[in-house]
Amino acid sequence: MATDIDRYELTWIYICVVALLVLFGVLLYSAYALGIHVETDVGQIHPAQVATTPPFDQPGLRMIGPDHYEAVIVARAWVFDPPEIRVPVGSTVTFKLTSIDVIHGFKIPRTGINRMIVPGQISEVTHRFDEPGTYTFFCHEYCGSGHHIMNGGIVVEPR
Ligand SMILES: [Cu+2]
Repeated sequence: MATDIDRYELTWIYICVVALLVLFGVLLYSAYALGIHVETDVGQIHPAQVATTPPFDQPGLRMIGPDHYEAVIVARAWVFDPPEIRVPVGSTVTFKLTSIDVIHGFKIPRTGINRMIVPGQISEVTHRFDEPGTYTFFCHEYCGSGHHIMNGGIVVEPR
């Protein structure tokens, strides 16, 4: 009787090991054969040197072309710096994001913008704001006890 139990137990151990190997193989295949990686290949940045590395040494909004702005935002527990951005309606905004501490998120409802902000990585996303109004953005990756208050806004002003 005891040997039957041992045999079933051994079978399940083999199944678990095979499942782990298959999953690990899928991971390696997706990373190296399919090239799937952390969602940004914009660049990397040392989290401890964010405050001294351009463009993150000067967070905020700057114009980079006609009706095109770059919004440099640094995320940390539990604020976005800067928390508010104002652009005229019809503007295209390229967001450049990074974190100095833990993984945060950057989601703007009604725009399709949904990015992870990973320490050490630069995330970038571009969107054109054609409707005036206030677009709240918020962290949607749980980042600690103040996660629920971590938000900001893009105010799209009429011309
Ligand atoms: Cu959060």
